[in-house]
Amino acid sequence: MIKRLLITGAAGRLGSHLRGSLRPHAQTLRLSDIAPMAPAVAGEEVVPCELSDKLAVDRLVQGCQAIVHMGGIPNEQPFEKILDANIRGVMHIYEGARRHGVERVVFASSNHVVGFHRQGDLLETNCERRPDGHYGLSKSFGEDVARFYFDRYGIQSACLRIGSATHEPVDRRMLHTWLSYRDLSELVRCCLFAPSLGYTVAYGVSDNRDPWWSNAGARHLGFEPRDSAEAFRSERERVPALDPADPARIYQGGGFVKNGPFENDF
Ligand code: 15L
Repeated sequence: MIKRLLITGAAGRLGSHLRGSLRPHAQTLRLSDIAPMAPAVAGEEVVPCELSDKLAVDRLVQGCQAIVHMGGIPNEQPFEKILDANIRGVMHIYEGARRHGVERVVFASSNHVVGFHRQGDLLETNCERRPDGHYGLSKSFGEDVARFYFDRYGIQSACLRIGSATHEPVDRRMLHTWLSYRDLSELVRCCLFAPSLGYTVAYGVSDNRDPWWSNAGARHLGFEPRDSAEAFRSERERVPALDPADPARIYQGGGFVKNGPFENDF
């Protein structure tokens, strides 16, 4: 049982799922987001917070033993937005963790840190990162921040390169990248309670056929996915495949590899 567990991004799709599934594992859940959240029930604290606000994040982190950092922008956006929410945000979370003696952080990284690897290649957890946009770059930065705070301050971290965490796979790519909500919860639980986490990178992916990612380097987590995208294959394969020359079909990041540039940024 964790005394007080902070979940950032608690109003989001994955954060609100974890709000339910991590409930039995913490005496108190501190829930944070900038978007409206459901009111606190017994054993919960709802604390709205802007991740780019260093002082607010510092107060948010105080008193927590562990953090599940799901907060920030979850898709490709103009750089300035990503800079505030994801890049400044992750620094503030780790700096708060250092200042307040937080023992463990689970950081929601993304498959988009390796999005420019080719579909069909099998990546290990220590493969070269090839981010596919501002969003992927920010997650890659977050992984470096996690590594740095472990090396210098001993804060243990898991960086989860989450694939496509949805109720069910909705396209052909997700037959490879799908992560069920049940497997997501189990993966996060494993990261919070693994006897020794150190600095770990793991892919957030269910037990799909023809995987692109291997968690051999993260076996110490004890994560055993139970779901598979296979049950959805026939339905998803009825949708015509993308043109073989389409970058979204060539690279693992799918459509993310061709998002932007954002001409209206200036
Ligand atoms: C992500 O990192 C995004 O947050 C999510 O919206 C999906 O697009 C997912 O990756 C994916 O690659 O399917």
